[in-house]
Amino acid sequence: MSWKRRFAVAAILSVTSLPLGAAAAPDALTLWYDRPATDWEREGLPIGNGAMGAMLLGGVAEDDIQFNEKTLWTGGPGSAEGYDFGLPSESLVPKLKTVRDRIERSKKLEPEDVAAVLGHKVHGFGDYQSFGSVVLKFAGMSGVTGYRRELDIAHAVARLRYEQGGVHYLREYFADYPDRVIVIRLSADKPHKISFSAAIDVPDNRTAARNVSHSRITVSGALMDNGLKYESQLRVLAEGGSADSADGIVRVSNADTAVLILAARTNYAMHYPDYRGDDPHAAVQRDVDLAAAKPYRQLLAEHEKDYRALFDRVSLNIGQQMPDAPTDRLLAAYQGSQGAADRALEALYFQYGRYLLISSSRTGSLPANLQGVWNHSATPPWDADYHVNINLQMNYWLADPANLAETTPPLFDFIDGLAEPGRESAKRIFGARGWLMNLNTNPWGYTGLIAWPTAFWQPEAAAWLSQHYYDHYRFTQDETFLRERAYPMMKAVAAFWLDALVTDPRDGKLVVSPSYSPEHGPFSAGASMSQEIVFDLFTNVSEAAEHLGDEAFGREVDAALAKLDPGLRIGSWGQLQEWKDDWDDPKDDHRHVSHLFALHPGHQVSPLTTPAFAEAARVSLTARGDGGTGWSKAWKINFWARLLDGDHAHKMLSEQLRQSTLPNLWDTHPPFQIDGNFGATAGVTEMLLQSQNGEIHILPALPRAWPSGSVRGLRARGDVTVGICWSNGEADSVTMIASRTGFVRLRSKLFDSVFSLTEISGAAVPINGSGELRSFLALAGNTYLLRSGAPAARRSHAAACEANL
Ligand code: FUC
Repeated sequence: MSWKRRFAVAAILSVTSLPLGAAAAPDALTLWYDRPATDWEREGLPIGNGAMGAMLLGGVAEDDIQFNEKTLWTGGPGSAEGYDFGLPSESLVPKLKTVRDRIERSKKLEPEDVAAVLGHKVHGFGDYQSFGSVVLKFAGMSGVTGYRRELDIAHAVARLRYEQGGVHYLREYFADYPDRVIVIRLSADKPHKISFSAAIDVPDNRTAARNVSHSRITVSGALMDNGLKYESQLRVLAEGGSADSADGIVRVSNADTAVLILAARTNYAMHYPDYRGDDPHAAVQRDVDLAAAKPYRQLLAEHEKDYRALFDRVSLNIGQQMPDAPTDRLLAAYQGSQGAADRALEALYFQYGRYLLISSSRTGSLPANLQGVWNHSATPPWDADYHVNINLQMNYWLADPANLAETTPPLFDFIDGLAEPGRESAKRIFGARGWLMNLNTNPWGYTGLIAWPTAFWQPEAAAWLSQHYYDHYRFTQDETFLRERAYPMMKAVAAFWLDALVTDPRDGKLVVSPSYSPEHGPFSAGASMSQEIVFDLFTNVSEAAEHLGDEAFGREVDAALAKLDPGLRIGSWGQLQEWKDDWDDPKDDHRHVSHLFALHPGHQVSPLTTPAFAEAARVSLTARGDGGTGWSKAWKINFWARLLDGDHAHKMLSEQLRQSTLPNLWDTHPPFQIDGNFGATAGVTEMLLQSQNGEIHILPALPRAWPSGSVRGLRARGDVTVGICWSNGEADSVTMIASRTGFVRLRSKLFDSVFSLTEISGAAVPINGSGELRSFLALAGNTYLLRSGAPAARRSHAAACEANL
């Protein structure tokens, strides 16, 4: 069979995760449990369509399906506590000068002293809220056997199965993005067996009006705190049997099947300064009615088509074989060793991060917050907000490399929306152009300060997020995005820093002051992370300005870059200094390792381009140790991958799975915080493929634990989609789908011996360079195949793998 033909057949037959040459176990991408969940946080199974989320606990007699809609927040404009966007009522510029002067005199200041001068008492920040629960009650549930609760992440469908009295029951649940609803179906393998009652419970921090008629439950009201209007509707569609609606409840008796459609919205709109839009009633009614008009099979098919168009793009095989064991037991047994079951958990966990991002970040809603879209509390940890000194950024590290660019619009829409309130912050706090935000933000445009001394100061947040805009361009090469979205944002943030940097009298360099390395140490001038982030912003803006012909601004930024302290220093014990002065304590094991920003997600430091700084970063990272919160371990996977140390990256993945992962495979800080899930998936992509330095690096940090395997569908900067087959720790074949015409620079050990580069048709492609770094001209739309001339045994193994790339 020709390669092209084989490729086409493989694409048609493609299974999401295939062991080399064999069929995947059917549940390799399923989380399952043999009992109902008793703990929302540890055991619930999450489904989501970006705007809405739901948690499945799987009770047999009472099935409480807690749900969310991402815009239901207390606080903000209209809040009972008052709301000021975190802005001081008067200019803080004189006070800022006082702090700068004191830092200049004494080099460091305690966070409490700075907060006493600059900190701000928070009013009306608000909290993300639970919307309520759909409560299904079933009578006479004794004698249940064969219980299985599962979440199939290959199709984004959760199921509950059980047997009773010789009847097999099935409950299916999915969150449908095209229809913006949550769908539940109850069925049995014998007729007339579906009887239950359905109601919507609402948390008691609000008043709600309930209306039930014609199998439709409507619950609506306004939050007491800020008057935000909300509405949810549940329609119950029973086939066979009978249904009656009374007392806030729909009762179904002796039906063959029942389909339940749930919709929820608020009148939130991302419009500064009032953040209010249309009354949600008409839209909620439309959501449920349009979905209810479709047959269940059609709803399911459209949902799966939408989901799989994203999810199926990437497959990972690291030698996994899923044992026939519930996921909580798989996790409990996990050692991080050589076993195929450990590989199965790692591969599932990698794909789970992709599942969770698709489920919590789709166009038309807010970005994934600290808990994605899932929250059952009126006072969730950290308000389930958007922390921007690592957390929101980490949520989106995987989006482009793991081939989920469609999950990024909520992030960019949200950040764009912060620019307007952020301009006011920049003016009042710094007297500067451009815009600013600090440690954390919310859907209400909070860009000012909070009062918490050891975290409140993070003026580099917008610069860090600007990196996401530019990197999205580097992955997609979308010139319109660069011109219309990324560059205006980056330029506004650069304008802020051109005004806000100060000259350090010690060496005449431009520094950030006051500057604070999250979330420990003293305040000082020019902490490494501050400098590295501004360096990253300025180099990106300089490159983009040249590309777009904005010469005057480019010159201004280049002049500042020439004077900018780049933040890289090697200290007395060989470490990369966290501060401009050598204050690092080799015993410090703090979870934030922020001064390694230059290594990841920045690319100012790399073993290939700056080996001495990379070695210093390794010394710092080793001293910090392998502990930390869930997100800290996830970041360390990425750091070690960037240091090209696959074994240590894998060790961090293992530590995360063993110590910071709940039975439902959610990351825990503790408590549950979703950034670690996303950061770990990003870390695995960094182990297999990197592209931050203008070259595509194949298997840069492959651990010994994954000697043979394959990955399909990873994205590299330059708009190239990459598949790799490897064995004995070495790449055998690499496919590259080029979406743009241009030179592709490739780094691989595969070039150390005989190799061939062809188009997929078999035609040879000229290749330049020497050693492990080569380049070739790729033409838009072509697929290229790089193969090692490995011994016959490895080649036949590779051929089986290639068919699935
Ligand atoms: C940052 C971290 C904390 C936590 C919080 C939400 O402040 O330092 O560990 O993740 O965000």
